Amino acid sequence: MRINQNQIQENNKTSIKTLEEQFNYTSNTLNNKGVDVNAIIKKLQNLQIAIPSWALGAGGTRFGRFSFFGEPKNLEQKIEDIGILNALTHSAGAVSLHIPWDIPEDYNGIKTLANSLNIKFDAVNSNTFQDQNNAALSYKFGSLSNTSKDIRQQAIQHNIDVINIGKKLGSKSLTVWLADGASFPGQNNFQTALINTENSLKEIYATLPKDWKMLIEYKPFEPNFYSTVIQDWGTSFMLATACGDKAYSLVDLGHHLPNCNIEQIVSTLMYKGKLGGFHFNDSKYGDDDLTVGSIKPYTLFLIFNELVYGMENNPNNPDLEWMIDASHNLKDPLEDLLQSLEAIQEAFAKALLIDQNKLKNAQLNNDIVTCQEILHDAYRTDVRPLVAKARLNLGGAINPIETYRALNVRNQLIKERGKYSIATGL
Ligand code: LRH
Ligand code: MN
Repeated sequence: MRINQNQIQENNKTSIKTLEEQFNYTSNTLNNKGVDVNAIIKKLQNLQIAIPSWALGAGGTRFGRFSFFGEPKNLEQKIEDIGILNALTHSAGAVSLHIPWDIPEDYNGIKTLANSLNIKFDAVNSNTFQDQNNAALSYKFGSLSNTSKDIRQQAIQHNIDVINIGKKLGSKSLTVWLADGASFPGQNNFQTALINTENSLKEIYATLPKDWKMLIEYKPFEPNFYSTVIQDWGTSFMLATACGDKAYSLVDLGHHLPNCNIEQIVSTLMYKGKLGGFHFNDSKYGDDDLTVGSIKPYTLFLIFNELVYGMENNPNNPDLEWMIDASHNLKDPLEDLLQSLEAIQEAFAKALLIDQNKLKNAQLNNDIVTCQEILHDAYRTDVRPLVAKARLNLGGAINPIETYRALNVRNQLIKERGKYSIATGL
């Protein structure tokens, strides 16, 4: 299924007058404050978020999985679904594949399809947290950190294979997330596990093409529940630094212990030029992989404030990889992703309203009240007309979810794919 621009413009007709009124009011108000609204629109349009290939079907937990009908049953259908998101939002112009869940059967075919939908191949993700059917050795007790040299070698080779798959697709980065760790005190020697992991990552790094990045994702717990080898940003930063200039830390918003100050981690990694990218989602308790901005929207705003500051003050930090990493247990996966894309665009737009110089001056004068007033003024500004206008100017939908439902997309997909088609992935 494809959505063409005429269908979207037809559906926009009912909302365009209201949007123009809201946009004129908001942009006049902001222009009077000296904000360059056109520059913000441009930045919003350039922000392309990669959609995870493993989150286009219904997710699940160990307590169950409730199917969502008409799921994409192969990579082609997943790319088509991302094409639908990109047609509606013009901000989902990339896909992040997870290997082996989404190994392309026809590389040229999949590249042609993605190209025709303006979708690029972002980071490729390796998977040494599950045993593949034909695997010689098991990752039950770890992969790159395993005490067995043969098992480490198998995991290293898998990552090299993933890089080679990515090269054929035009991807430029490898994301490594390890489940490696222990669920009981005494089970692992922490130093041995860390040394094995560092040496294994260095072997993978040595095969990285010169224009590629290696993104090291950290996580405090799950599936191991006592220790995780790459448990926090510090360990990821240390390993990335040990590997070399092409290795960076990847921040998955759900991979932090309760009340952790994620925006400060983002600031520190950008200052050190080691922030490689994000897995956006939201959470209340653990790695809940919920819709972006659905639980802690103010934290997302504060993170984007540090990103905006870093993008202006840390030229040593590379362009970031923006990805969503969510799991959809209850909502239509495409509607959930549309909401996440909207939340990311809104947080970025609000953060771009912050006068960083004014904020810096207030900070230098320890004028805390003014600091908070500057943040709250931006956060309390309704930027939805700017985000919608940025989309509309590119041929997108003013209200993506409304248009998605008005065009009856899910029922069309069920008709095309059958009710009980199941997607690979989480
Ligand atoms: C681990 C993680 C990682 C992926 C997986 C699907 O929790 O965030 O990024 O490999 O989810
Ligand atoms: Mn992740």
